[in-house]
Amino acid sequence: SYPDRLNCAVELLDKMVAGGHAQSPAIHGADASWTYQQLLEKVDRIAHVLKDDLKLVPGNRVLLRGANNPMMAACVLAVWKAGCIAVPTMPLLRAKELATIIDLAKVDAVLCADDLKEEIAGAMAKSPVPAGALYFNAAGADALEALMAAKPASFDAVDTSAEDVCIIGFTSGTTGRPKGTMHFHRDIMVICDCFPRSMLKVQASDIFIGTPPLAFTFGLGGLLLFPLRYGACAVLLEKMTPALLLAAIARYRATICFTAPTFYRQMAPLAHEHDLSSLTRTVSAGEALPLATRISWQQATGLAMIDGIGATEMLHIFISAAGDDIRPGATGKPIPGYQACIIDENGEQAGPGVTGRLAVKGPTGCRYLADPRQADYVHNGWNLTGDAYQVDADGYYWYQARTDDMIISAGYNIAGPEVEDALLLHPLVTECGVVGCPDEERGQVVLAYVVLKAGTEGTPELAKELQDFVKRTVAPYKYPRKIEFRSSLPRTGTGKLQRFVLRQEATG
Ligand code: 3SK
Repeated sequence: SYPDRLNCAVELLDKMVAGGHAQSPAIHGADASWTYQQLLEKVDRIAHVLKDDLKLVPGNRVLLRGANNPMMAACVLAVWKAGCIAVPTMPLLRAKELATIIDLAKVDAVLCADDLKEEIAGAMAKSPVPAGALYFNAAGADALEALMAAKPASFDAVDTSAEDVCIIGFTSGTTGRPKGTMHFHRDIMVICDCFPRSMLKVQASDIFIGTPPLAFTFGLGGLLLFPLRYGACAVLLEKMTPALLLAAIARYRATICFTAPTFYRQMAPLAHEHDLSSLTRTVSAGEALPLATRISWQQATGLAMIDGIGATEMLHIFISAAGDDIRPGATGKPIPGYQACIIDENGEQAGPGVTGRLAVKGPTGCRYLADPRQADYVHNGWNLTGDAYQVDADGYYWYQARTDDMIISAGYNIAGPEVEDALLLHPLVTECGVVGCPDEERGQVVLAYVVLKAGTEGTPELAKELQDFVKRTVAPYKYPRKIEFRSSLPRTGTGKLQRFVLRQEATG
């Protein structure tokens, strides 16, 4: 339980400084490394700018736009310390998408990295922001840093309620329609006290690293909030490729890595080129973890992947498994504090072995910002995440598909991701997306969009080989009757495969 009055920035920063971490390293970025004390001073100066220069008052909403770097992290904490609401946005968003968020979230002010100015300026021309924008990682007289320099290094945090909204996280839109999810100061503390404590057993000596953007609650938790809660340290990387992440793990002696399955899959063959001996925990989430990826990562590094499923609606991960509890192929069990069950097609709780909708309940949950889709997501206090799962007799949850990704072909229920997992076991396949394609005879047939290893030609013979391979790997009725070769697949800014784009293509 948490006190009624709670400001999560104070809990995560001021109290850590007061509690003996002032001189501990807090954040490493490409151009700066800050101790907890230095981070606190930056945060407090920014909070003064929000109050004195932008004239913001508690409850105002501040859009944040920046890559993963120390100033972006300081801005998030400063917004909270000033009692305002952070509206983090993905760096890849364009003016049109940013304008939608400005309108939906009724944004009052913007803090934006200087190198990402252009699109936000375009957005603000369409959707004006009352207090305007300030730019960080900038040098000019109008830069946030210039204003900060004139401010005191200490700020009295706004005395917020534990149930004041502090963040509106936008879903990255695998369905193409963004939704704002609201979370409280207390929720921030809850996620820090659940997954990292029970699954990662975080210590102050840990060094976190990874790729998810701070604008995505997966990254915000894993790369900023969790390290701060435990007096640990975060490495924030702006440029991210599999090779760069591996090099950074070695350089910073990182101990905990957060990234998505696609990254682990691409890092596995390169792992032997780097000293990864510091790494003890690797977390995969953001997308279902294919068994082939789990195996190749474990073979390359000796590390058993900590898989997890989370949702922006739930703020962070709610099902996972670590250590001896890992059961390869299963995501895991509800983490301490959360409950889960499977809902069948009649809306009843289903027993083991039945594929149904995953429902979760716990200390965090979905609160959409003025969106009628709230009624689809929350039923009788259970959050329906849109994932199809099975639970086994031991209480492990096994991912099947997004509920939209189930393909019904000639009466068979086929989970697109299961066919993807099978294809990914083939040595010539680097990426794939499997969807249903309308078919007169069978209702739908399985269609696979496949990206091949560089230099491989997508021929009818290879398509046939892949079909036979799938037939040998999973039940033969699941094989892709159609295969199209592609050079890339559509993904969201957080790296999730946009199957809805593939479905639209498949339906013409
Ligand atoms: O799995 C996800 O998509 C997710 C979303 C928000 C926070 C954390 C995670 C893993």
